[in-house]
Amino acid sequence: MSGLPEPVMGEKMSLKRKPLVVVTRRLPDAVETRMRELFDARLNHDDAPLSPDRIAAAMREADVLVPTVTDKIDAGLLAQAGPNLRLIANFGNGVDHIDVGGALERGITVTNTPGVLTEDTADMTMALILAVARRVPEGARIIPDDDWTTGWSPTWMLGRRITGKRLGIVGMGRIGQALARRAKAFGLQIHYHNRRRVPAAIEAGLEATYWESLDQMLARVDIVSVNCPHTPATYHLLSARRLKLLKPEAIVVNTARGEVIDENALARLIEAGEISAAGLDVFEQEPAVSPRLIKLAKSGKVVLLPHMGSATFESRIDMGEKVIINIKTFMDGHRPPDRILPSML
Ligand code: 8YV
Repeated sequence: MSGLPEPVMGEKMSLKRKPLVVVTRRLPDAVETRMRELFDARLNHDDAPLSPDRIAAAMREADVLVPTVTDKIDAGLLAQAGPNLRLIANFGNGVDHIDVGGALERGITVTNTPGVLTEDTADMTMALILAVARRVPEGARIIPDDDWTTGWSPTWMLGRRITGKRLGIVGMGRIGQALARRAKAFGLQIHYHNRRRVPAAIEAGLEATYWESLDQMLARVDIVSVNCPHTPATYHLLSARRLKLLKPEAIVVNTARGEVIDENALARLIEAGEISAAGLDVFEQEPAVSPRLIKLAKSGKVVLLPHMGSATFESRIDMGEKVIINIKTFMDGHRPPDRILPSML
């Protein structure tokens, strides 16, 4: 997006009081304790998601808002922001739930928490690939459900070997590369599509094949993993047309954002046997999940996780620490390290 003002920086917030920081969801104890020490922190003790009215009220009053992926900060809410609101310090990497362009136009800086959730999200992506290919959730239900009556059999619960298969990574940023490192160790061949080709040394280290054409890559891989952000350009990037290019044995995995895949088309193609299976940690209408996907999960064709990619104690504490650093730096009149710039939108 162009024509948007760069965030205003270097102008010390001359507050004679501690900044009023409204945090929309409960954060790890260590993070909340530090926030209470540094800021006039308004915390959400019962962790219930705030209604748009309550977010609007917070934005009228606060110097800083700390939202999460569950808060939609749209143009309507930004129009109600009070004059003190100068920073939206998002607790999370993705900022697609925030009208960042609208915020920047109003002189509100937006920051996120990149880097600290990379390894955990890549682990979860690998876990989903294995879970789907080797039918882990289905198998894990058998003994607790008392269904292991006949014992071991040579032809029972067979899954798919991943070693030697081709993994197509859509979005070769930090998380895509962290996934590629893991997948290479599992013997997968790395293929990727990205807006820009990654530096030759990284490509060589991963023995990765770059596909300028997403369509051509999709037709050739066995597993597809979505690891790109959701932006207007990536909305339904895996459209019905593109999903149809996949081999019938293909597995689709998504730990990025639900909106990047046309979820209905994916469900339809799995139902029709035109795609083998999927592992999804994110959905188009979270927390609502399509009944068709739930039905497919019950029949073992898809594995559904409730947006757990970065859900480790370590990630969430590090994310909180990043939020604090961004607020502190901004309030001290410096550029916060994780500003979202117009060129990133
Ligand atoms: C977070 C995520 O849990 O950081 C992100 O973009 O998707 C998640 O891993 C969530 O965003 C917290 O707001």
